[in-house]
Amino acid sequence: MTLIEDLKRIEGEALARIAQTEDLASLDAARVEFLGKKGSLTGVLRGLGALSTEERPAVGKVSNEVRQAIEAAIEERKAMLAQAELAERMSAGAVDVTLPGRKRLPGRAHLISQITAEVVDIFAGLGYQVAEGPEVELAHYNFTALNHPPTHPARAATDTFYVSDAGGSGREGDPESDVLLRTHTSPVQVRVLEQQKPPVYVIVPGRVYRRDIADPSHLPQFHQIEGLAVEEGITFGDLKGTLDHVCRELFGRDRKTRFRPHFFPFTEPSAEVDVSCGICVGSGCRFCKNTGWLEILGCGMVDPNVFGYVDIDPERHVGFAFGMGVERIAALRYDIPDLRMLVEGDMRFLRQF
Ligand code: 2NL
Repeated sequence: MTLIEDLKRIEGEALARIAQTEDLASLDAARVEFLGKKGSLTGVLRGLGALSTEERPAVGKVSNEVRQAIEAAIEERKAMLAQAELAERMSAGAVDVTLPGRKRLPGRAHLISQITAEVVDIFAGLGYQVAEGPEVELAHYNFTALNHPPTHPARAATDTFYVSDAGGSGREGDPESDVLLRTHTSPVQVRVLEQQKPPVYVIVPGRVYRRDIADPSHLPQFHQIEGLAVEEGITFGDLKGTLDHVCRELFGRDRKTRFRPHFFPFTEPSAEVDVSCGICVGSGCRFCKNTGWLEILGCGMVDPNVFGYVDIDPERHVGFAFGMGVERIAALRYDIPDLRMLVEGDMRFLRQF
């Protein structure tokens, strides 16, 4: 077989192989096989040196034509395959422009967080510091130091979530070291009074836990904001003025407040505070159950016994304290009929706020 026949055979094989390739990788493999350093065309050309000077130009010409034909076929196939691969990629990641877009709603603070921030802001404006503390607390801080005697009903395992087994075990727990989920944020104020000497002006927001079944007006977890002011010469009048201001900031300039005598273990005297009904403006309606008033918080002058537990001289220092339920404030402000709506996570409800 002459070299020219070899070249023509190689061209035929190469063109057939190139036409069969189905991707760029196998096309490149074919290029190496025919045109590469150890490729078959190169092999034939190596035999060129053995030819006579008369034969050489004709074979050289054919070999150039074969190389060009193979190179052209490779280029053409490459363009075709690249096009096909692009089309493949595009249809794999196809975007159906007729589908409706997916709405991404921007996030927002929960209503409870919003109201907490608002109340904290009002007190910050009065010079109060913000303090936070543990939700898992010692019975000493949650009850004992807050003047709740060992027999106080709130200390029962039916009312409080105990973490240590004593509370629920039936065996007599240790009223000092029992561990529980705090039932109010007041233990944080006790911790502050241990750390910081008067004057103390502190506001304590946070989550609290009570062993209640959820219903329209109860949640086993809810949020409180408590406050405490301790300084020489503070009076019940300071307490009234402070809470009156806060109620107007929170509910509106035209609102009035009313202080009713009450009992709390950690304050003496104590009061519950009502704000005038914003719907009937005091004349009585369904919203205020015909009283003209809405109960919003509890307060009082710090019981001297509490100061005794934190080594502050009750003869020198006086203070007032108050506490409010944030869920209750939210319910009053927006006429929310069931506190459970605040924890169900239904965005149709929550995004209103
Ligand atoms: C309510 C009533 C109240 C306090 C909380 C308090 C804290 C210390 C000392 C004395 Cl360290 N008192 N806190 C006082 C009166 C009432 O909360 O109904 N909360 C939802």
